[in-house]
Amino acid sequence: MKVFFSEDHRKHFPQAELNGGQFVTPFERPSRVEYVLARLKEQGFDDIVAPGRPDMRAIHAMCTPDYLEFLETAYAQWKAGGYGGEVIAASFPARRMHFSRPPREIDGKVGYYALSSETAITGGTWDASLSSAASAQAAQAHVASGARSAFALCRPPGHHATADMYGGYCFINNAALVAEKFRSDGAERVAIVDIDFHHGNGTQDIFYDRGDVLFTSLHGAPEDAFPYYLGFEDEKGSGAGEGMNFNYAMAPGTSYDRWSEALDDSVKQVRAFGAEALVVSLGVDAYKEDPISFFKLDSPDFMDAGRRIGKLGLPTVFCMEGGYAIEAVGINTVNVLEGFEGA
Ligand code: 5XA
Ligand code: ZN
Repeated sequence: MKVFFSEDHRKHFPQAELNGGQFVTPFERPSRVEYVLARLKEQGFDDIVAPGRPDMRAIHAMCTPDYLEFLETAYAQWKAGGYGGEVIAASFPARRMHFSRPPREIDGKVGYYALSSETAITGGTWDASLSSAASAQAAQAHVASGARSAFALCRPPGHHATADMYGGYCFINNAALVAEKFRSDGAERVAIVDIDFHHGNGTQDIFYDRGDVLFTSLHGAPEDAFPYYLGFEDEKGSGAGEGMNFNYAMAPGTSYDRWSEALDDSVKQVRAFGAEALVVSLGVDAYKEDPISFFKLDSPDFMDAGRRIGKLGLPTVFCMEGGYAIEAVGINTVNVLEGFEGA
């Protein structure tokens, strides 16, 4: 399996993350990908290439113009506004306030476009986000040209990002870009399976009313887990997308037995849908030692999960999402890919 990866991810390395009332070193940090790269090479995945430039047209087609302008200029606006440090959202358009009026002042604007405040924007965030999107786009192009599968080692991740909102370490939705491109390349039906511990609220939001892209997500129940306000099982899609959205919201302590039942059901839905191409949002924070999650998967389980997904026999692009048990991130990620290849 070919791997697409850009060194430009390093440009995004915030110094701090707000976690549990304290500023800590961000869990989503550059060294995560070093562990994945090392494990890929160890296991013989040595066809690792840098993507070309991002397809900006596709990014503009997916995101609103004001959001992209914000992302590109937020750090400069922050500095021009006289603020020190990194861009961190502090005020939000909460219930009963106006969602439709982005403020002029950057401190307000940041909260308007953010879904949470753990995610800082730095001077390099825009470039890194584009490079991450470019990896996903290059992986899709590789599969569209006939390869069975490809792995986009995306950083920053993408599945929380909507057309006009960032957070949960995500800025541009890489998996959604891939699904959209499969569609415009001619696939009539595309499926997305999101196995990251956190609900893929951004991906759900982008495709919620679409009948051509099926979305399934296995995640910590929103009552207990970020992003908290979306990801309930009764969110089934709307309009043409009615019945095309499947949320498997699971309780703290969920073991592989229960999790793999959910995966089997999601695979069943993909098959029944008649998907012609598959995108996997590959997060490995369902791992039992993950510092910000609460499922109990073990490393061999990820290989089995890859095997179950591989049995679909579909052209597949994997996009890296989360996973923070730093020393196991490589093993768990590559286990999914190996399981997939051995299916
Ligand atoms: O998949 N998403 C994540 O891993 C980000 C979680 C952020 C929690 N504050
Ligand atoms: Zn996650």
